[in-house]
Amino acid sequence: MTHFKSNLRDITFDLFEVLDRDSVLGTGPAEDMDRETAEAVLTEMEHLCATRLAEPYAEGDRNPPIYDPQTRSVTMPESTKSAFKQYMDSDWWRLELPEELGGQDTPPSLRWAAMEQILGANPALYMYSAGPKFAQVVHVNGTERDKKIAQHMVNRQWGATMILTEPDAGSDVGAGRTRATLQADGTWHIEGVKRFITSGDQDMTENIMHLVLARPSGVEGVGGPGTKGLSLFLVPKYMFDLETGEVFTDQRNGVYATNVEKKMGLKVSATCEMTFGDGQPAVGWLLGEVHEGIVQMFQVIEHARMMVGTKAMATLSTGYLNALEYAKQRVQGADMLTPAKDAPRVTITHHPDVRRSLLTQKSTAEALRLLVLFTATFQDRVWIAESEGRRDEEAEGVNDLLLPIVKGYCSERAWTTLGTESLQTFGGSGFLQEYPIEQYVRDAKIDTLYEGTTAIQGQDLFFRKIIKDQGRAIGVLSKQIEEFLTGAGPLTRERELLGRAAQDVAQMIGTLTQLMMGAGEQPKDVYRVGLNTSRVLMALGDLVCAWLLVRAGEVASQRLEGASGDERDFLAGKVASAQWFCSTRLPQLTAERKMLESTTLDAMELPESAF
Ligand code: ST9
Ligand code: FAD
Repeated sequence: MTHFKSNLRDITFDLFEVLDRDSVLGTGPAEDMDRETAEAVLTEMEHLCATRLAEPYAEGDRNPPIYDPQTRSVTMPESTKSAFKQYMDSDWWRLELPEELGGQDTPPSLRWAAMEQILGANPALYMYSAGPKFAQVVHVNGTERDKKIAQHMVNRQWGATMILTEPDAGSDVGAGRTRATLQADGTWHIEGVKRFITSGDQDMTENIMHLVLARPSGVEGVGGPGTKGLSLFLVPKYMFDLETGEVFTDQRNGVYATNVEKKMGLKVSATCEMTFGDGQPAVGWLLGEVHEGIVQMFQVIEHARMMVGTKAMATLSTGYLNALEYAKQRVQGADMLTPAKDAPRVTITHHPDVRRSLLTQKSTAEALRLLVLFTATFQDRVWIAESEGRRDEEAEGVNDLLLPIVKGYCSERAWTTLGTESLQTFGGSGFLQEYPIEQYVRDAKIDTLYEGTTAIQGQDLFFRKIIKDQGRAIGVLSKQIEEFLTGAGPLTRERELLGRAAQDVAQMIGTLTQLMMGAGEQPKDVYRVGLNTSRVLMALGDLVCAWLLVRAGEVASQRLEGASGDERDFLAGKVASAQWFCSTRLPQLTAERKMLESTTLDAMELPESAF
């Protein structure tokens, strides 16, 4: 038994019974991946994660990677090395790659369902194993040279990193100062210090390809200020033969891990300071030989934001299932209805407050899974369109709209629910390392921070995905919710709550949009918007999640009659999740709307010294 508890029944219910993924499997680009194969993939992945990949996660937390300042290198724990090898040997990472790069064409919805398992069992392993997926960005944006590099990255299973952040450039990536200087042979020399780089060094792969944002200098017309002046460079740890990929272990490139951070959580993931060109050139190639660094890097970021939201959801799901198991066994106190001092003691699942907590955990975990997989259905559409040589702009837009919600909402809800509910279910035992929750809480906190903090997700959602998009994607989503509400279904009370919530959220977005439209005359109203973008992110997350839960609950409700045993319990639980989430979360949106509407500039006018 390991810490990881998966919820395969819920995953397949969402995929096939709620989101109709049968319609994309076994056909078109997924011709070789029918439903039966898909279910086998999920079962195998679950088995591998539970039996092989999960245990080293706890071990790596207690004995994290070791940094040697003499050699400027990182040594991984043996257990992680072994799990990494087993995962790479399993070939499941190929699900994420297109066939032309040695992958197995798989719809994104199934990919994320499969990756939920590893992201719940051992998320750091997913990050260490992402080199081939990074290769896809190199391949798509690359010249013939870069495409060869991409193929080596896949064939030789190199590690890879995304390198944006600097000490003075975190959220504000455009403040980055790392420089790139063109050489006579067409390569570039990178100079600067980057920090907080995930998987910056490790000793599990023969090479690491760093994807680095740097500002070209000395070339006319490029390298200006801000994000637009950044270009993306491929900087390997070791130089290699471009034709064969053979690594020259005696030709170390001038990029080194110069520190590994000591962190609150996710300790087995090495977070490195990376120094480029200190005493030795750090040689790189300009990806695609075009200066479009931020656009190229955002292809990585979009995938990584989806990954972070999925990681958060997966951690809450396993956290809840651990809490549930504990609650069913822990005997403490008597039932409220039998207050006699000598009344029989009961398991804590008999106490109303524990039930409140368990239902909050259950409904939130299931809501987040639906949100992730629903978002992935738009990625399916994009993927199918691409395979047919066309674009599905509507699906691209809705996916873009949902990504900050997946990243921001999932991470906030998962980390807080794990901390305030899952850990609490264990009482004092939750605070101990004997149970996995304290690690989950520490490890899930990072999800609200990296890949853009929650504040950044809120701004991305409102300014870019709603205002800049001129309301197109939000219009598509709202229409789907409206159409659902004009129909009929068995969960009538939840539909009513949903209708009210949809109005609240629409009014919130409407109010902020009005403020933006009037900002020409009242420039400070932009502050009133800024005071509320995180609120809107969370409110829209609540609304979409509630809608998806009601959809799932109604499917379950219709199947309840005739079901028996475990399946009946499962379906009853789905109905209960929808009811609980709607009745406890949605009424809060009216209060959120009122707070948004009454936002003043007081917070902005308060002198800093008064804080
Ligand atoms: C990090 C890593 O934290 C943590 C975990 C690592 C795990 C790695 C392994 C797993 C991942 C595997 C991935 C494999 C790859 C898969 C690929 C699959 C094919 N969407 O608004 P502007 C662009 S890493 C798209 O003016 P500012 C756009 O080009 C560190 N593009 O902003 C835009 O131009 P335009 C993460 C977007 O004021 C341009 O940027 N750090 C989007 O210049 C400028 O936009 C962060 O995430 C978008 N949503 O810059 C930084 N937004 O408008 C967070 C912008 O003309 N900070 N662009 O189209 C931000 O996001 C800032 O808002 C900012 C601001 C940097 C964008
Ligand atoms: P800051 O940007 O200084 O933010 C501080 C606070 O101010 C935050 O609350 C933030 O929300 C708020 N804030 C900042 N600007 C604004 C604004 N304009 N509006 C509203 N609020 C704002 N980076 C990489 O490049 N590659 C990696 O692999 C990588 N991995 C990481 C792994 C770990 C464990 C950690 C901790 C970080 C990692 N990062 C990585 C960096 C990560 O992406 C940044 O930490 C993150 O983007 C935030 O930047 P910052 O830490 O400088 O915080």
